[in-house]
Amino acid sequence: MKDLSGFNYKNLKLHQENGLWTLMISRPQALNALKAEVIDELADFLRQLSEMDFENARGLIITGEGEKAFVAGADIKELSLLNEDQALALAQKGQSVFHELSLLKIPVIAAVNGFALGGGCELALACDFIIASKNAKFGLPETTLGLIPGFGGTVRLSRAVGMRKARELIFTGEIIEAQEAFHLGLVNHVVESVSELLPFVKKKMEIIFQRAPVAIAKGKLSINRTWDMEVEEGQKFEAEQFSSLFLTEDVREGTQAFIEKRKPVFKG
Ligand code: CO8
Repeated sequence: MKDLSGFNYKNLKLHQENGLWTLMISRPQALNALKAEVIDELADFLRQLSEMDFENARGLIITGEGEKAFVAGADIKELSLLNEDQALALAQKGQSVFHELSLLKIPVIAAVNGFALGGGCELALACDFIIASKNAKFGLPETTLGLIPGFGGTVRLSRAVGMRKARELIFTGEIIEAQEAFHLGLVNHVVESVSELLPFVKKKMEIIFQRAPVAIAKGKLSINRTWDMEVEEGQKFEAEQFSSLFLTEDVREGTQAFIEKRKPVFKG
């Protein structure tokens, strides 16, 4: 099993247990704001994680340190110093890191424990789904700074909550409570307190871990790739992913276990 010795980050705290990774963004003095160095560390970690096999990486939880913030956005002090070229480079870097995150073959859950604003909301949106504590707050307040979202927010928020609500949230910069985010479909579950958040998310991961990991990976790939395809084209892609699973031992094991009325043991 992979240990943590290869990882040495200033702004990320990592924990790994039986292939479940927990990544905590850790700059609590700045509400975990994403300065460029955090993005670089995230990129490095995701690269290493994407190279691991299922024995070493089955799932990833992303959260923020403390009870106040998941991530309160990109670092506004850094943003205030950028020129146009630097802003383009930083936006592209952040977008590419969040894209890599969305492409990971393992499930990724955002455990949102407080403010998820701007780049923090965009980070959560790049995860497979979001589970939040009741005190969590979501928003893309970039227009209050004379900006727009630059880490994929205009693209992903409308896909998550629909174009009209996305326009309202981005034009007004309004910050919404976890419960409203739940009603919008942005958040899958809301738990009462921050202390209940990680245990709840881990239980969800435990259920996912009982399933075949290659099937999860293919299901994720198919959902991501077919989202904006025509139905016929999407179904064609799905059928290819579906049939490719018949090359895995896990399909034989899963179907045989059902027939023999026992629990399957998936190997990945
Ligand atoms: N960047 C830098 N520092 C921050 C940030 C941030 N995003 N958010 C909070 N902090 C710092 C504060 O400056 C403060 O530091 P200090 O104690 O040294 O003054 C500390 O964190 C605590 O924050 P507050 O005192 O403000 O705490 P409050 O409880 O009063 O307020 C809020 C909490 C409401 C979350 C408030 O901090 C806030 O509004 N933060 C900014 C939220 C925001 O606008 N986020 C969007 C940023 S823009 C963005 O994310 C763009 C993404 C795309 C970038 C593309 C790259 C080019």
